[in-house]
Amino acid sequence: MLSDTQINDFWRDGYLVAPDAVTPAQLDALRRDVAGWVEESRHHSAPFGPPTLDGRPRFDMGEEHSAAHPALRRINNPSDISAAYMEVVKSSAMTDMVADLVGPDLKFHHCKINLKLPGSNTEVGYHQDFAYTPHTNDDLVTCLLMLDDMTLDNGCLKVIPGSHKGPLYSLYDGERFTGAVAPAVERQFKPAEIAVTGRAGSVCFMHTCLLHGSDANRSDKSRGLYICVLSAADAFPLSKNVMANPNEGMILRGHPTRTARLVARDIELPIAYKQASFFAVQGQRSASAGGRA
Ligand SMILES: O=C(O)CCC(=O)C(=O)O
Repeated sequence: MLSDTQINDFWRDGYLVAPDAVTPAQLDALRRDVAGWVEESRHHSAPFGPPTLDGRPRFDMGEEHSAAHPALRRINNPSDISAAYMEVVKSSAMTDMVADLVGPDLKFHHCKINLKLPGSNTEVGYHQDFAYTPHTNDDLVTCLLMLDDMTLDNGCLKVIPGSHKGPLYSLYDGERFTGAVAPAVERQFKPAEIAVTGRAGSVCFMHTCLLHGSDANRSDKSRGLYICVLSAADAFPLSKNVMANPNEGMILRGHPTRTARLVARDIELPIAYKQASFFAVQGQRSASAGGRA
């Protein structure tokens, strides 16, 4: 699916954008489900179910959420509840392309939707995904499938090319798990950040150790990303999946293995946070029936 040049670009830069990662029919089905969930969120004033495997709310809204101006920002593991989202995990060009990067044996870890609706304040502090999902080796790819056109104005992803080859930065401030790198680290890298834009249906593949974040949506257009974390079959988790789901470890391409491949590296483990999404871990409160939560 991917050319040698694309594969080399991914390993050099730590990310790669590819168009047409799903068919137009698949994209329509994904977008239809999101539209329905946004409508449903208008009837809720706090994160709501159906719960995830570990009993947490599946849908999370920012504290600015209201029926008139929904700020649904996260759907945890939509493939648990939607055939359209499961189909893309199992049968899409997106998954075939990841097999070119870290396959041929490929498995599923978790998925989620990050949504930035117009008027919402959601932003993402810089972090490396591996610090949330440490494994025995780092052949993990975060696939960020664009459900909407992703532009400079609607809170596009920002990445630091090449940062996947550097150190892993702590997501702790002393004993507190902040879910984001220290402000000094973010300041250090900010000048090198690249904005990732693309048409709906495109995907950005990110190496799990790539530093990235994003700003709030300042436009009147929605920005949705369907984010799937896939790994080589011989990468085994070193911590509890904070995005617990019944499909963790599902083989998507190739064959399973019982042999874990290890890389020599010190890895700081994350906490098993209880909030409905990492946005709240990073300090952006969820909507709450009684006001702030
Ligand atoms: O939604 C975004 O802009 C970034 C996504 C992200 O950083 C993540 O989910 O790890």
